[in-house]
Amino acid sequence: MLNRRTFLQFSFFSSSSLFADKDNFGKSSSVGPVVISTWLPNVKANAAAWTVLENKGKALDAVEKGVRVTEANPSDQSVGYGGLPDRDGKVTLDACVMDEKGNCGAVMAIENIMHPVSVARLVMEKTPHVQLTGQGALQFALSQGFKKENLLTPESEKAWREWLKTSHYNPMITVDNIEEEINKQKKKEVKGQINNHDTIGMIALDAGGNLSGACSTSGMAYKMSGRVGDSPIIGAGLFVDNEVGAATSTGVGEEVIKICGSHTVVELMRHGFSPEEACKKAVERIVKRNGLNARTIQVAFIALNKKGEFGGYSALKGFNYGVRSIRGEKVYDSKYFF
Ligand code: SD4
Repeated sequence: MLNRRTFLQFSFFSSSSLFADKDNFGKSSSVGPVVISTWLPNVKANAAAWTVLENKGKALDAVEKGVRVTEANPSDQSVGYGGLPDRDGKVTLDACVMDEKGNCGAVMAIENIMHPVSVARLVMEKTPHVQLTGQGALQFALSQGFKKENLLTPESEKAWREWLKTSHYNPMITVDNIEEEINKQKKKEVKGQINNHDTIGMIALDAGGNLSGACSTSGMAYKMSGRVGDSPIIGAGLFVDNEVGAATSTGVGEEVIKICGSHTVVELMRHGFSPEEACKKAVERIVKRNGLNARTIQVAFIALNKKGEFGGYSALKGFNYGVRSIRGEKVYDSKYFF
């Protein structure tokens, strides 16, 4: 297990990587491994990932282990088991992984498999492909020993049946109802309730100085059958460049795809922007594209660079992210555009 002294011996961190004031750009894990993920409830996933990182395990193993925690949690209605279904009542899941060598794998619209992140990893490791969808992804998962399970919980089925009464599809939260949404999130912490915005994107830097990431979601609740968002798309929902950094996203996937969001964030870091500045610039691009409509679109990015500096930024108020390092767990309320 890593202690503080061993952490200090890792030479790949700059000596100036001190834990910055939370209001400054350039937040840093200080020294040693770090894992960061979208949304406050995913601190449990960070804790699982940390058990790998603190034992000098690989970032890829850490993010897979972390994301599996959220996928198996029925009270998270945005990911895995218990995810809200599409408008036909089917739970369809999207996930991807990317490692320090630029290898990647993804599954899209896979059904009845609780851990799409692990299937995505096997797509990366055992097939000549990067992406498998629908039936093909399911067949591959079964061939690898995964078991078919019913992922639609009574709570999510009830929510879907309620939705059917109006069938009004509106994945947007807006500047105008943001306080209401934030209050819902707060209630969730108290009562274990859920909403539509807890996709997990997780990125990590390990003791060997390598970066990896994973992302998993059930996508937008009540989406059209066959709809795939940003989360399983390399470059959109996740991107890792081991020379530079890693980024992942959450929110309205269509908007993230249109600017190749996570890749954009990593490229901005390559050109010298801090993780938080890079996330901000990507969000601004989405805001600019959407003009007045931007006030109805929540998107958020988190990013981590090679030095262990991290940051996040969202379009609307209410996004938060958890960070785990030798300094413990810390949740940041993201800065936001509107
Ligand atoms: C999607 N980006 O499918 C996902 C949804 C999401 O928190 O992140 N929700 O578009």
